[in-house]
Amino acid sequence: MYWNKEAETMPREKLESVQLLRLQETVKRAYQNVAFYRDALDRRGIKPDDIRSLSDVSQLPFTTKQDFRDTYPFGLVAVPMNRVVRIHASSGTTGKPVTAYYTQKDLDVWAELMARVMTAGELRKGDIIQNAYGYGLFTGGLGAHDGAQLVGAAVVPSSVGNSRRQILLIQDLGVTALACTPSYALIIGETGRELGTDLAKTSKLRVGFFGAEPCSEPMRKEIEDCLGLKALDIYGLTEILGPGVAHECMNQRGLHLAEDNFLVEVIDPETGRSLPPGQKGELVLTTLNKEAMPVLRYRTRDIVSLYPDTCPCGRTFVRMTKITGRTDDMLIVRGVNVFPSQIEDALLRVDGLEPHYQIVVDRDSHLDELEVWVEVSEDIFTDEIAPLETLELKVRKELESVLGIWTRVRLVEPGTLERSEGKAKRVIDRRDLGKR
Ligand code: DLL
Repeated sequence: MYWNKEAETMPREKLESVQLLRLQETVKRAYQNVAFYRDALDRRGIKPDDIRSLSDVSQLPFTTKQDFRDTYPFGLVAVPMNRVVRIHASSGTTGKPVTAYYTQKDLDVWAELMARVMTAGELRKGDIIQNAYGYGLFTGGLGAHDGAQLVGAAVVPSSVGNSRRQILLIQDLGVTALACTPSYALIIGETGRELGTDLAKTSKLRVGFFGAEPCSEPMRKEIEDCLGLKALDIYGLTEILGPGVAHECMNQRGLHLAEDNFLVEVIDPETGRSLPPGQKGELVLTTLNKEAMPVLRYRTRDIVSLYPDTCPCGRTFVRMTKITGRTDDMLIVRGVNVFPSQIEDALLRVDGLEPHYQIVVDRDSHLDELEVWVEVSEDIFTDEIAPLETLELKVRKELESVLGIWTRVRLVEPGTLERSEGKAKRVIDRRDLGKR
């Protein structure tokens, strides 16, 4: 099912000509209206007319998160402020928030892109979708809301939190679709179990649109089992739009990038050079159809690779792998690169563990210590030491085989690790706290 068949199945050649026209237009507007871009292009001796083919994008400067901070709050806005009708922000862990601006046309395009996402999950008029992304400055809430409403589904704007009420609404209203972060989807499933409600059996849930944070395949399986739905991964970021930049179809093999709206590159994060399809690198996005805040070559820090082949669903847009990490959440432990997603993958391959874990990195005299805390399932957790020791050994071996370094494992009682209703905080790095 497509929302916009013509766009989503556009032959490659036509797509590229649309992209080129839109790229030229975007660069022109950025040059004329955003001093930051005008200066950056002038410094490189580039004029908008120099962009004659799609590969000329490589002449353009990158934009980084730091650039957003340096130009905060209005420095990247390309229209008079009286044309802006919505402003979102992402909190970020340090410093100023990143702010994003939308004209009415930007909001319409965004709603269309989210309608495509939801139609790919077979959401239609008659469905009831519970939207448990946070409403507010975060783009998840209103982004999913507008898309679902455009499709014609009934939206339950439950926002995040109060899991018991979420479950009550899912049951009583006959909710068929759920939108939230994958970690919150797990909390809903877990709370259901605690209340003696098996949502997989008793609810009408059929599909879920889960994104805003990484979700490994085993975690997806866990969500699908406890909620009884098909879990689709959706991707986006405040700097570029919000959710709706890329999404899975029912084949669940890669996320289709909305290439009529975004120009996609994958680069080597060290050298900045473009990588061919299939190679892992940093995703770089250029907006092709944004009025209020066009962004050239944004370095997302998200690590992906592109599939070289097309998808049986008929969409011609290129697919990217799930996000396997971020250039900035990569931990270097005793010189070895470690991604939290690798740890999650390994943990969820071991029977008897819950998908709730935390990674603690510390430094004992001069040596980095990696410790993984993970919850054990209710039926395995006992007062006896022996079964837990065996399980601990199994987990350690699994982690060591994936990471190639020695890891300490701490098995904890079910329900003891802190839950997050938005994005989960998985890593505690104590090495920065001056504890030596
Ligand atoms: O998280 C937008 C969003 C809302 C996406 C709802 C999907 C659903 P930010 O708060 O700006 O925007 O965070 C963007 O979150 O660079 C990724 O690192 C991460 N992220 C987003 N989607 C996924 C995903 C929203 N599907 C940052 N898988 C991005 C892994 C994701 N990471």
